[in-house]
Amino acid sequence: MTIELDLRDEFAVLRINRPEALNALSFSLIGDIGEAIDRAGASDARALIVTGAGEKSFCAGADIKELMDRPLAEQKRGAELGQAVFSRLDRLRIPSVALVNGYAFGGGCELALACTFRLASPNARFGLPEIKLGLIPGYGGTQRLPRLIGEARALELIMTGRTANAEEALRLGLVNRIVEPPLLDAAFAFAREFSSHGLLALQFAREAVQRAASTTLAEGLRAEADLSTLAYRTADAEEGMKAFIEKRKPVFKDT
Ligand code: DAK
Repeated sequence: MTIELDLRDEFAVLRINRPEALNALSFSLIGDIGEAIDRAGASDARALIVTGAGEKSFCAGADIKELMDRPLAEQKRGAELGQAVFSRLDRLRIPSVALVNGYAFGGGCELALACTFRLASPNARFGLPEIKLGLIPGYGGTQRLPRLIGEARALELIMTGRTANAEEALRLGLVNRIVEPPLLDAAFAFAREFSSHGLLALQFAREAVQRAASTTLAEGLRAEADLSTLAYRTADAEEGMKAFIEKRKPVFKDT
């Protein structure tokens, strides 16, 4: 099994387990990641942690050996497959956290970018080095990176192909935090900061914030009014406000 999905505590952990190739993504591996994302969404997990096997690499990108000698139409289908699979993380009913344990290059960096949050180990390195291969990113990097860190900084990384270490990634806003080993415990602790909140409110918040990057302020505000009204209509909102008045912790049921 090169893609493993385990349920641990209240979380699902997706691990790319191909350390002999630094967890590089073959097309079949990308398909398996999609299936694992769907399984995590259908489980009781309250967040999905995405990580790589070994201490050296989260994911070194698309499998370069497989990218060669393919007809153009097949290349386009490959890019669309990667984009579609990574986009499932945007729509997943639970938030996702990329636990970047080493290299996150090319498609590996793009997988991390598609997650809701990113944590970096001290030895993490991020980059979109496709330009050095005569290529450009094809799994969402040209779209998600500028939305996250701004156009100039994204263009610098994409056009130079240089890599950023964990400290720089934190300064750029590419990662939320740098975490120390044991890494999985650190990811669980991070996820526990939000995972007891109601899933519906978490989803509405993610959707509203995602709109900010893709629409006008006026339309975004309309979306926020709709989504915040929807949140108000949930049983969790009733419970949350009641618990405040009664000076107790709310018990959310995701309804
Ligand atoms: N693909 C395939 N194999 C890889 C790989 C990769 N991306 N990265 C590493 N490996 C393999 C190496 O070939 C080596 O295998 P053996 O030679 O032992 O069989 C093994 O992993 C260990 O790697 P190294 O010996 O190179 O390890 P080092 O520690 O010396 O170096 C490194 C680590 C990460 C600096 C180096 O391996 C490296 O530079 N790797 C390539 C990183 C990279 O360029 N990633 C971006 C790939 S391009 C699309 C359009 C674009 C894309 C996709 C689709 N369509 C239109 C369909 C772009 C995607 C990309 O991600």
